[in-house]
Amino acid sequence: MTIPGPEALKEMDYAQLEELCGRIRSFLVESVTKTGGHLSSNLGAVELTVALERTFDPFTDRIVFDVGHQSYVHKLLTGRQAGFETLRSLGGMSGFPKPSESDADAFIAGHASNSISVALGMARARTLTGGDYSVVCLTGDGALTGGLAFEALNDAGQSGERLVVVLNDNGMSIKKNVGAVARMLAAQRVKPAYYKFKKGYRKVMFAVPGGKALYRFNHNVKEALKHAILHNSTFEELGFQYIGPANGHDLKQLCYLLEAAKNAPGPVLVHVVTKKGKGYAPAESEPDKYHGVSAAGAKSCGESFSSVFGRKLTELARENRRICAITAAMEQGTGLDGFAAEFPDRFFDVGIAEGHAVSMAAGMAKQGLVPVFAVYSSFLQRSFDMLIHDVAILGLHVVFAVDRAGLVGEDGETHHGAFDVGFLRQVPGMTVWSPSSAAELRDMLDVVQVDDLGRRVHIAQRQ
Ligand SMILES: Cc1ncc(C[n+]2csc(CCOP(=O)(O)OP(=O)(O)O)c2C)c(N)n1
Repeated sequence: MTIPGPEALKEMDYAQLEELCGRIRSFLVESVTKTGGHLSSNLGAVELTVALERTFDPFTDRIVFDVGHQSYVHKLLTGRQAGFETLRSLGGMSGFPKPSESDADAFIAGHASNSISVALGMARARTLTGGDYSVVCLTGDGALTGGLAFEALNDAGQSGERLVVVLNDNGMSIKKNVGAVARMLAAQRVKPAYYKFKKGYRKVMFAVPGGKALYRFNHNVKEALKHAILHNSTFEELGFQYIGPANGHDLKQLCYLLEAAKNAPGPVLVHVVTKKGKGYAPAESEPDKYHGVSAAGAKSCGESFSSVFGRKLTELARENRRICAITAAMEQGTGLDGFAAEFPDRFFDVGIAEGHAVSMAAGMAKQGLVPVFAVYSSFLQRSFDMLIHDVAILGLHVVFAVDRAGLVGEDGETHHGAFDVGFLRQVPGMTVWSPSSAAELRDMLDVVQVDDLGRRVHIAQRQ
């Protein structure tokens, strides 16, 4: 089964595009369950990616993926179907976008929440160099929990740049998304699409005497009504034209809205609602389990450091009520699910916000708690300033349980924990420990749960 390129998409009618989406889904399920990789995020973004690649030209326009774990359909549509046999293997096709792999990959990805910044930079470059192309980024509601995304929204909203931010809102990060923004989006999701409202409004106004003139000229009334009825002004107040919420599995609607976004004169946010895992029953019912799947036949080599860590910390927390556990959207990956279930009041999932997690941990430590931030090594890189400014200068006792240290294999260069020993040892007062066995890890946690010995770090090596 051959997947066509982006040019062919433009020639297809909606029935053909839908049929293609079905074929893409079957291919993804068959291929990714064999090789391992990110499954449910890609299944949820099939129609959305097809609509994006049809509306924009991936080779001349710039499509920037956030995290990039949902770029498989883009890879398929830009000539890399054969690469799926070697997905995420040494020398094979990357699981993330990579400009060295294809001109259609506008940028690298792997760490969350940077896509709006990168896209804004590209839009500004286009303007300054007199370029003639569109810039669009695809970000998830999970990625929107990262502070970097907000810094970018803040800047982009006042920039006046022609820039399309597509928000793929499936209500999920790896697990259910957290925080006030997730709550705001959930409320937004159940509202009627603004473009539907606009159409209905037009119809009503054209039917009443004098309504036609009112429709044409009284923009303020329309705006006031829109806000009163839909109250979707959060992004609008940040300076974006808001389009949505759109049904992320309705190709016709998606193409129509993306075309409108493409032609808008300034920054636009297209809010698209999708179902993670769509079309594959196991992934639809357990999208977190199918977020990343292992290669068929992959054997687990005994209990992981993450699970030893999680169990021991939970044991300690039964006696030591000052222990709190913090994760930045990686509850399961860091082994904290047992802790979260037993001590929901002392477990904090802050979203994909590693910098915030470290500063918050510093606040907890200053007030007498023993915060333990369990974090993947490469994601802790996000927090370098907070480690120095908020933890080290005051000499606070914060425990960093650094997971996935060393080379991580399949996820590749963006995820290698290659710098932790180097950058952590520069932090004044920081002690770095690296257990060589589960027993050592347990002993280390026994020691660091008290704070009279100064700060401690242990690094859990990957099995
Ligand atoms: C800085 C950083 N922290 C954590 C992660 C791990 N991670 C990968 S995907 C993901 C969830 C992303 O959720 P969302 O953006 O909503 O995309 P979805 O998978 O739901 O499509 C997380 C937490 C990461 N890639 N980068």
